[in-house]
Amino acid sequence: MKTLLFSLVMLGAILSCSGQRVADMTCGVDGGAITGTKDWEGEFFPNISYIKYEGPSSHNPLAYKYYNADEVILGKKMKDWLRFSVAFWHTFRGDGGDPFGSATKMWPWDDGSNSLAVAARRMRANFEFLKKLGVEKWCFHDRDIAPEGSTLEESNANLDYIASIAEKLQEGTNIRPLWGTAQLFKHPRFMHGAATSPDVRVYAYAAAQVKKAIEVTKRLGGENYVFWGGREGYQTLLNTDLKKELDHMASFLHSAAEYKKKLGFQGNLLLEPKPQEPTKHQYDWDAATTMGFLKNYGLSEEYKLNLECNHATLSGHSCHHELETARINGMLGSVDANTGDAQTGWDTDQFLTDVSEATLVMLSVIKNGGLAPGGFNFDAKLRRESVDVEDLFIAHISGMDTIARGLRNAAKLLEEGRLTKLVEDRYASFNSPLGKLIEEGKVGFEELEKHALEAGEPPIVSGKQELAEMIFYSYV
Ligand code: XUL
Ligand code: CO
Repeated sequence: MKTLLFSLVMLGAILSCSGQRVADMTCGVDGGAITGTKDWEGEFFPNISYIKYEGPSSHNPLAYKYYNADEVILGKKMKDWLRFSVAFWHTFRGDGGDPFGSATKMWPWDDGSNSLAVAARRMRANFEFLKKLGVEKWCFHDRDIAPEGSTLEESNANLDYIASIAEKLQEGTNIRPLWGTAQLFKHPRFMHGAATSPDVRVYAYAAAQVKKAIEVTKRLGGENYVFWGGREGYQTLLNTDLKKELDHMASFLHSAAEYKKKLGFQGNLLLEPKPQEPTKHQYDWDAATTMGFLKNYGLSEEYKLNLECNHATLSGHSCHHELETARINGMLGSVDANTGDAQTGWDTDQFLTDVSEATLVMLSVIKNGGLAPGGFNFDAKLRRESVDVEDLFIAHISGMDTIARGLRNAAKLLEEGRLTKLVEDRYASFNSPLGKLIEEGKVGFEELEKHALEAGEPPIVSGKQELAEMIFYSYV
């Protein structure tokens, strides 16, 4: 009976998909769709096989042209340099809805409900997707993977149930979460913030939620835990006690670090900067602000940064700038790999396709010796108009190939050393006895004045920016 029902549903779906596209259903690559049955056990991507490396001359959209997982570059396999991760929320919960329009996608694993049964199907879809892509990491918020219940106890039980399904699915595989996090921004209780809410009851609720999310991340073998300050900021200073909110945020992060130790969770704790959106001013504005905050409150030993490229551009920096700022301070933890739109002023979360940007990013990552235990998480979503399941694969393949090209380019650029030499030459005067004394902190203003009087006017020396750009772009 069930089989007959399923066949009828499938037939209906195929008929609808082969005709005009329907608004409430997203077609699979075969033009069919899987809808209606919650306990369906088959494949979600039946017409997509394991994605292989075919090399740069391939025109196959479902193949890697630059990402060759086991190829060794600068002594390390590409997969170990890159440690790619799929973001559960965008890939399995993204429905294409925006403030002007309703959902455009109804994925094969979904029925539009927020039931536990559908949550379980989404988790199976996640593992099929990861295996077919050849990606071993994924990231999640607690509420993406399991529905919020009517009480905290019920939400925790839902999360435990879905975690047990994920645990079973990861058995015998190397698939593990790159990081987990708690969603502390969607529910109305968090509208004034979570750790920075003026209401102590909300602060406590958020703490309970983070406690559980760290436990689940540990249970699944996750390697990091991320704090993105969803609504930790303000809309107006007129109703805000700035000092209290920052103090509270620091207390919250101290408690999280203490609990991590008590639990025996070995992963890194990471803060993810973002300057605005959803609040007008987010406290973790950018890498420098966040590091300053951590230092002020004695937290820099406990936390590193998860840097997102689109957040970098929103704060008026390049992704490269943010990575370098964190790297030189030993704070580069992980990267949310995405990009914005040059003509759009908000967080568009697009897949990275700019090879120059990827090359700059990889220069920092190589100089950092890699990102492990961090990685590259695709915090990126399909455009509203991209509604085929194969678009999910194409988007990730394109993002992975872009970063893989960046790795190849950056490795060559560093190996050949032309840019490194240009930079070294620029600072060569600091190799002089005077330069050494300055760098060792052994010379003060009086000696420097004496030197300036004796040496006379310093020469005017070129910065060689155009040459640096010429060299850089010859590797892209
Ligand atoms: C929001 C954002 C989040 C975090 C995780 O802009 O980037 O998805 O990465 O909460
Ligand atoms: Co992010």
